[in-house]
Amino acid sequence: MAHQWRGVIREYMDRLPFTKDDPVVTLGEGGTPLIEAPALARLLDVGSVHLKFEGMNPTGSFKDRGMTTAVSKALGDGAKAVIAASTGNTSAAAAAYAVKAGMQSVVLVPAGKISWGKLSQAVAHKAQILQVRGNFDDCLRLARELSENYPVFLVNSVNPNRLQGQKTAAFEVVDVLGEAPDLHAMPLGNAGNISAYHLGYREEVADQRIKKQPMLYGIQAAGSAPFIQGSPVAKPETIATAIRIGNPASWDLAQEAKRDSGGGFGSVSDKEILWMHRFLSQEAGVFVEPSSATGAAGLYKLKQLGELPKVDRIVVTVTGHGLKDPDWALKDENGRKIKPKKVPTSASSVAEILGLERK
Ligand code: AN7
Repeated sequence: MAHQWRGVIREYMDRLPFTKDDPVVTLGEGGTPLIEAPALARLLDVGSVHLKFEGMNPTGSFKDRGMTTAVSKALGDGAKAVIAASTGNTSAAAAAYAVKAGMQSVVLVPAGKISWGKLSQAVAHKAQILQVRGNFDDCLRLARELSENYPVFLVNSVNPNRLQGQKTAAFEVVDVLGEAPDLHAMPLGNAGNISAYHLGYREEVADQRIKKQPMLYGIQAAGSAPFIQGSPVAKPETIATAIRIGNPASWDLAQEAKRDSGGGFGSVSDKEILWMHRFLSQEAGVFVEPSSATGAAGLYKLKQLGELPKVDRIVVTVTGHGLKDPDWALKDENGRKIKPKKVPTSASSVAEILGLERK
């Protein structure tokens, strides 16, 4: 009989701060595919690389894992409205889960700096969307202040219930591989995700499901790389708008994740991000938004610098779906717009254009 995945709270209830009497707001998030990418393994010269394709979540990003837990807890606490600052994906997830919970949502986004795919989701799910004349860091400061003084629940990853949900991605990796990878890389923005994986892997070690946690690598966009600079970046800039964040909220947790796992931070240029974005589409068959290619791009850069640790198994989380921010796929390496050829309605002329010989 067909089995439907029940969402991360029900699948992992014994390892989350929930009991069966708590309300559960779910859209069936989690259970995302771990896809082997031999082309990437060859590029990095390692035994295997698996992509944890978080674009397969209900709203198209990993944010759904933390939103099911945060919104469920908010509902249990009697919330009528949730608020989130966002570079886009959190706003889409907050809006969708608020609808499912029967709540209002308010999302604060940096004006003109979120992709239209994400904006369309927040609009579709009737969020109250406010474009703040500032960057993500300004939005988060505002959201925190509003939630402290007004009856709106904050569902950004500074809400610990978010990390609880997001840690389930580490559980899934171990469940599918049967062990931990040697190294696990991902894009790094506000630093909630790397902190959540660290939490998840640490629990796996404590429960003796794995012997050792993977080295956790967080990769930033070069124009928005506070963890490389060692301090907040006042004016972050990158085409990877999802991770255009200068003052990451989970700073200490991410530092701890790196130190405790023996991992590292890295940064890549927008050009390197877009190169990997194309590589994943063309060589792995996995279409992600540019920001989501940052983890793999960072590993490739480390490889080129001779700084990639000697490891066998790698997992890379690709955090959001390509359809979130599709414009980049419609440009070639030189930034020129790609326009598919127009052809007449005759098989022989189409065959000629395709260079096909008659069989
Ligand atoms: C596709 O939606 O911060 O390091 O407001 O959308 O946990 O912040 C998004 C972040 C990576 C970075 N990849 O994760 C938001 C937001 C994608 C993202 C990140 C984000 P964190």
